[in-house]
Amino acid sequence: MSRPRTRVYLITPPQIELAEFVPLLDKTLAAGDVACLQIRLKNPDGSEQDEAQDEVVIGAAIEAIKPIALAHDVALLLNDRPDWAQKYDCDGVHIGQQDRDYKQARALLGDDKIIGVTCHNSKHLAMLAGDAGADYVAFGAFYPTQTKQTETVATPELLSWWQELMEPPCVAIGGITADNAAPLVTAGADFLALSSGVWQYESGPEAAIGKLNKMLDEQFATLYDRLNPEATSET
Ligand code: TZP
Repeated sequence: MSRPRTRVYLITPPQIELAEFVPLLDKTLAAGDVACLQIRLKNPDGSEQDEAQDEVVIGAAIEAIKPIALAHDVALLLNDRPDWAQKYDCDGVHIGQQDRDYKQARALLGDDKIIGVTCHNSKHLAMLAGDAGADYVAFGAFYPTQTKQTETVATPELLSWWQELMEPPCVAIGGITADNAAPLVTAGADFLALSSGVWQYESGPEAAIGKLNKMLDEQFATLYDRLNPEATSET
């Protein structure tokens, strides 16, 4: 099997208290493999929407989180804002269909930064993003979620279709937990993006990362055996 093992793509909770969150993040990232962390803060200081104030809060979050991500070799992505990703030197940005246009984001960030694009459940949007040069496409929501109001439902078949035909990695997102993710892994998700499935996991975020990685190791051992029966059969 040439497909690399599926990895965890962690998303911050929508609201964080930096003094509490930074040490928790450090422990969480130490608990197992995480490929990247997306800072996704919504109405970050709990007040009315104010772009200048949001930038202060998000800028401070990036500065506090960056050394932790670096220490754990985790790529740091910012949600929605290519301009702030560039200004605060993140590793990349995750953009939606309504966020800054992909081309504008690429022009701003250059070729070395990661740009991922939300494609909902649309093959058409994903092909456009892939053709444009996106570093990954994200599909969702696979399961009900309280974290974001979602209007589309994605199915595992979409991941299989993409995995079969396209080169850039695909990210599965929306309501994913260590307990419901296995079919998405089998179908072809290169990354599992989770927020509440980690931060609200009943035994805590470290346990969630441990359990996800154990499940991924097991799924991949099974997938490998299924695709390479001769390599594992007794002689
Ligand atoms: N995009 C589609 S669903 C979703 C986003 C950002 C929410 C992901 O959070 P959770 O808690 O893992 O469902």
